[in-house]
Amino acid sequence: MFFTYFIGTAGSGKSTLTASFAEWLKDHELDVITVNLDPGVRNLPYVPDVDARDYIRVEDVMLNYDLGPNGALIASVDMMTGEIDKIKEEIADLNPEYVLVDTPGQMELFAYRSAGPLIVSALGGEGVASVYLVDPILAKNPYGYVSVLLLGISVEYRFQIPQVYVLSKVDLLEEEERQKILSWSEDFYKLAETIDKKFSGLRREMSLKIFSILNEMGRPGDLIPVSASRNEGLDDLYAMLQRIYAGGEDYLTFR
Ligand SMILES: Nc1nc2c(ncn2[C@@H]2O[C@H](COP(=O)(O)OP(=O)(O)OP(=O)(O)O)[C@@H](O)[C@H]2O)c(=O)[nH]1
Ligand SMILES: [Mg+2]
Repeated sequence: MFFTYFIGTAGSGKSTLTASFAEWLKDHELDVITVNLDPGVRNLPYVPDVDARDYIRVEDVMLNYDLGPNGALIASVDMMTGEIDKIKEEIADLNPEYVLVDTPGQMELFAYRSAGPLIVSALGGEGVASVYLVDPILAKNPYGYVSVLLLGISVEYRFQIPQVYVLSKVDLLEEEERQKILSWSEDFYKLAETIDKKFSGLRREMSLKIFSILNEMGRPGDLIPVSASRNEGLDDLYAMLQRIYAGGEDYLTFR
């Protein structure tokens, strides 16, 4: 089984991409299931095959532990680790080739508490990768672009699994904006050029230093432009994931 985790800032498009990519894989006659790990979500754009809400519901946690909605959500995500064996069993019973995992809306609950890495490690898999969604609204200016990449790298560092960076919801961008962001990802010197022109003082210096470290690390690699609502870029996403699954850990050193 190959596991793909969709991770990104709130509203970056994780659930919609999980839904569209699952449909795309099914259309290509591939065996796929979806797993919802967001115990607080009300509506999803797909019907999950395995659902954390069957084990933990934020409403129950609020009542049972006398917590407000935020505290209950944090506790619910933490409590998922106690249910992971059952979730794993459900997935194993279905035994698909691909498992798409939609993660909680607030990225920090999954990525920066112990639950996320524990769950990823407990579920295991023949191949594991994360898809980090870059919100186009944040990425439009170089300052936002660098910030959102840094966040992505921090997620990559935290999980220590191969990570694909996608530019989400590209249909919302003007062609010129889209090309500009993609050119920054393809050629970091273009980004340096923009930073050089637009910024001065400490911000310019800091941006250039960060940029130079990212460039040295070869991150993020080419951003894959994706539109879940228009089914655009899903073939490229699949090809990239296949490369990771075929190359395993080596992928990290080869890109
Ligand atoms: N135009 C456009 N809108 C999109 C696309 N993908 C998602 N959206 C919209 O963006 C909003 C957030 O999408 P979700 O898929 O719920 O994002 P999420 O990251 O799962 O959100 P949370 O789990 O709440 O953090 C919704 O209104 C979606 O309809 C896309 O490719 N294009
Ligand atoms: Mg979601």
